[in-house]
Amino acid sequence: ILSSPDGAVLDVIPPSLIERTMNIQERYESAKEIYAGLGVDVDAAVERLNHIPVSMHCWQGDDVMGFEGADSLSGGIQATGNYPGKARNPQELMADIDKALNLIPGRHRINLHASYAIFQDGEKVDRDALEPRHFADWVKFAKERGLGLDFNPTMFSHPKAENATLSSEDPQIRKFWIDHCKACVRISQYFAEELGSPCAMNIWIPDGFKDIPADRMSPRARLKDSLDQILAMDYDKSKVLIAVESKVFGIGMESCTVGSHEFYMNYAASRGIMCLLDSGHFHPTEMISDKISSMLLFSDKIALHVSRPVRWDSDHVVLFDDETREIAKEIVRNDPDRVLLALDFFDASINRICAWVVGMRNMQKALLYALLMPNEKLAKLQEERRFTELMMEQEELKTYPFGDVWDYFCQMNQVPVKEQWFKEVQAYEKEVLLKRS
Ligand code: RNT
Ligand code: ZN
Repeated sequence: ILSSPDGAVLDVIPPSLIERTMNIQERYESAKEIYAGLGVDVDAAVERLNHIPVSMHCWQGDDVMGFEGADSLSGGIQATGNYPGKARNPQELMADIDKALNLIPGRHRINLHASYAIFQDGEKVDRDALEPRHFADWVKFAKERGLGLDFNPTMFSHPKAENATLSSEDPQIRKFWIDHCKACVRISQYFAEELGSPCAMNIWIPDGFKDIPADRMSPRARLKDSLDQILAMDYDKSKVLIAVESKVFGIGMESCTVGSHEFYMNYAASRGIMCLLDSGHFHPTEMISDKISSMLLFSDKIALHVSRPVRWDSDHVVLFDDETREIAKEIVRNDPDRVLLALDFFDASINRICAWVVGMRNMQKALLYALLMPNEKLAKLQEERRFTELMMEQEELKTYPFGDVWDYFCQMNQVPVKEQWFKEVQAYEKEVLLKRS
């Protein structure tokens, strides 16, 4: 609502204002000049951003429920809230993903979980027997839209995951999950081959102990052996990029997680696979942005789950906040091609499509913000120990016309500029989501 000078409320936005705010090209040209003063090439930044894919997690659309008929989530993770309209089947989830992608600039990837298999004609197989054909509809979906696919074994929300999975003391349970992971490697390779783009396959297990364990070594030794068995299979390492995701604690695993950071960091380095850092999986004041450079000195690639932990691993929607910007700076400064970027949050208390769009756009804004920094110049200030100037410059940059470049990027990608996209989410909510019961 706009107020006119005499205080009356105008419900019609004056055309002159529209003209001014919508003159995106003009604002872009002016921003280019301003950034050029710092030696920043804005065209190059925009071009670079257009080629950084973000893997959008399918599970924000249905509160991590999947298509196996689950009615609750296990493994110590939780989606809270009961906002209406969650996707109940593959068609709805795909339609919702489409809606979100139409409002997000750039070409991205979709991150699937094994629990999102699509069975035909009443067929149903357990997770250890999943095959590529159970994901054929997802491949079709991705192909038609030019998207890449990433994948995750699902080792929670299943009767055999109640106690432990890859670290289980029960040989049969352990074998079941090893077989599940092997099936997932075959599915990942199928994705990579069909879509002509390597598939990141991330292993996360909820194994751990609520209270102080008596033996931390045996479960970890079993996890190590399970992973070795999975990696021993014959698969194309250039097509399937396997990652392991650690976690410091979970609900019901407060005292010890088998897959701790030290475990996986060493495991990944010794086996030549990727370590995945989730921003919610460390101690509350520990930031993954600081870890990226250390990891990249010892591995060719790393993977990330960008999330937002509020006091715990709460998986809130990614904001354009300090840590997200810091993560983006580290990616941009150290080579975006070496950091596989995915989001991981699930908020059931707000419109789920809005959650995706806000999170994805914020990740991209953070990357753009980082690309628009005179990174070499700032690094030089540090080398010369001119810390006063370094702080001053980083603070001044915060009010540079970053938003004008972002608007241009959205327009160039033919997605709505500024909050215009929200109207589309509202209309979709009214016409589609609220009709789901
Ligand atoms: C759980 C991990 C894991 C999951 C998804 C659903 O704490 O972050 O990545 O969120 O696999
Ligand atoms: Zn995660």
